[in-house]
Amino acid sequence: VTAGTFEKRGQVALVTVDNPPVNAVSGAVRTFIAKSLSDTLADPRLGAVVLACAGRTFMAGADIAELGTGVAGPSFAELIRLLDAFPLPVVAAIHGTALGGGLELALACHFRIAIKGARIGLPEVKLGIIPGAQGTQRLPRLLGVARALDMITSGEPIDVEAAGRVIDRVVSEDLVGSALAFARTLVRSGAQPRSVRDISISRSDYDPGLFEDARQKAQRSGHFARLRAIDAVEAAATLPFDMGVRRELDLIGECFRHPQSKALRHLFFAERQAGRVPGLPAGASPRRVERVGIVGAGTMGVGIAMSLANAGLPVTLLDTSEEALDRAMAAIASTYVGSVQRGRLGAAEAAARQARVKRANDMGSLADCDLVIEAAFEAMEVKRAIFGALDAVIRPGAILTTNTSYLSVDAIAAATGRPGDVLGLHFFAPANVMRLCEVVRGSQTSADALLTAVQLARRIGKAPVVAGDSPGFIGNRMIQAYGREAALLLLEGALPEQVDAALTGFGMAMGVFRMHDMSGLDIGYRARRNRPPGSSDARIGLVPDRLVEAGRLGLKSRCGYYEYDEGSREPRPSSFTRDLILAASAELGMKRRSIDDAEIIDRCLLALVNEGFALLREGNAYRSGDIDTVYVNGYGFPATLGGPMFWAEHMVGLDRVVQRMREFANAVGDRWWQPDPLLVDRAAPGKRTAHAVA
Ligand code: 3H9
Repeated sequence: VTAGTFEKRGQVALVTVDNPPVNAVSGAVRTFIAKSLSDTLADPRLGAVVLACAGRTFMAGADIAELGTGVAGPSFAELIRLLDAFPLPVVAAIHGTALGGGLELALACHFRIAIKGARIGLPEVKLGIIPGAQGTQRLPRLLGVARALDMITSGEPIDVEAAGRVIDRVVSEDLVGSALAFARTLVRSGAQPRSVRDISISRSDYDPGLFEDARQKAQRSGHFARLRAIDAVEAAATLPFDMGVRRELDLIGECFRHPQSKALRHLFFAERQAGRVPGLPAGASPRRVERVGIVGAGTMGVGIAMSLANAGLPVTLLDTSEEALDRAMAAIASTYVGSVQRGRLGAAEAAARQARVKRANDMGSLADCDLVIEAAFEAMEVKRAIFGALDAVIRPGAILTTNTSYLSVDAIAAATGRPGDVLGLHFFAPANVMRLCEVVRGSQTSADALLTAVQLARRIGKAPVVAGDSPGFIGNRMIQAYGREAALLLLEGALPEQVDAALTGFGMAMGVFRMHDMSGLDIGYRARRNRPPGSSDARIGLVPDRLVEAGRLGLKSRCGYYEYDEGSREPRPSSFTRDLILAASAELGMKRRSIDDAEIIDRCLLALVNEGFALLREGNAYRSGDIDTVYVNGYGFPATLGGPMFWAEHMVGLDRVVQRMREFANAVGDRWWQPDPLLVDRAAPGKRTAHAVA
């Protein structure tokens, strides 16, 4: 199969790459482009080339699955040399998103023309590498050093209309027709090919302090590729072109050898797999969703409503309290005003989004919704009453979902006459920002209801992960084990600030005690009172219960584990908390000892990983990559380590994980330190892989 079509349009060769879904630049695509260039030269009547793409986008990068595998076909470097030195003008015609190696090929062309709305970007750092096909050398020459540095180190795309000299012309319609006309003009006028490599950068074109500033920022995150990207752009600014290209090659090699790049590529594919459910019947297909209702106008309801409105969906936000609705509508309005003020959104677009959210106070207003998301108070009786009422008014075939973070979807579904149409959609706060969405499959949830929910989540830009209906689903179930170890560490000898520093040193976005303070200590207090006796370690509630009873609810009361100055979110260690912890240890007869950071990290994270294996064994998570997607997108686990399951398998080693757990069992008691049977099995010689059970 050829990866595109080669046509002669008068004096212009039209080379159209066609490699669905995103025209990834595979070995076959490179072979096709190289062959098309030589076919062009073979016909003396041809005077120019247009390089375009079929389908939804211009080339979206190197084929990530082939990266670093030495696949056949001309290399990127060879193809770029061919394009750059081609004796006839080559025009790239860009639509959709020209990303990574795709944009780099376009930068090797002599001219670039794009359709309005198209975007260009070099997202390689997100995969743990740098652009390796001269992008770091060519982009700064066209866009300026400062802007190119920003684009390459952030990985974020920009609009073609804001791309200055990168794009020679932006057209509003008929991209290929316009590109052909542009090429014909070049032929007629005898225009010569021109190369980006001939543009030079002088010292006065940029602030030399730029690179040090960028390094300082990147150092904090420990993101290896981001640091190498800065080196590469600095090379573009300070070295002759060919030397810069060689430097880029060395730097991308360093990235490939670094474990972060394997971890980040794993996450890329894990996230795309995560919505897939093994074993669904062949005929199952998603239902149409045109109108969504939300029950409960609290913080979650508001965030979810904006996520839907941002994606173009009309939303009805329902609450029985007019006051809650007033507050919700005001919060939505003020978020959009903020986005406009910060230049993130045009005023007209913001107004259109806001107008998609309608308020309502009677269930009847939701009658014509295709899907309803309940985001009311987290209590079983409340949810069951709402679902019973919804079932009576919502049309048959519409899907009812709950944003519960902990409660049983099956028990909620049982309040309706349509349990097959009920499932969980667990969003994370703030729901308009956080990407994770757990799609919780009840035991009776139908295949098409499940597919509908996954598709809706993707449509609104979330990263859906399907989870089984066990308490806490994937994320909150695992985090309990993590929180339990953190709490025990306090009683054994650590202090909150030490535990948090060890965890953020490891790379977690936030320490566990700071996180508890942010969510509010009253939540755990209430949850502990509803938990069946014996289901967790009674000791772990001692410190937080006393904090709550002393009126310390966390950030909202300006004290919890930590203390906070007025108007500040920065935690200050608290002597009150320290005294309380020391007293609790003494009361429990626990002799405090000094605990090192390595123990803190392993205790907390290996407990998390062990619970992950339990979820896989039970079938409540389908793949280890699903769990990684949950933790990176919803719980601040460092993406550079690939997620907890990837980290355990590839960076610690499963045999070592089991050995550490056995050490803990000996040292601190084995109640929580039985390695899960699946983990023991996977850690055996010859297996050592955490991968999917499903
Ligand atoms: C690079 O270019 C290195 C160079 O510097 C050269 C070095 C020498 N390769 O995301 P979607 C698949 S590094 C292979 O759901 P969307 C994806 O897995 C690359 N496959 O769609 C999925 O497959 P499936 C730099 C790819 O509309 C399907 O396409 N480029 C690639 O939400 C649809 O993807 C990037 O990092 C790929 N490059 O978003 C761009 N891209 O259906 C990465 C996608 O089997 N890609 N697939 O699950 C993206 O950001 C988004 O996919 C894009 C479309 C915005 C293009």
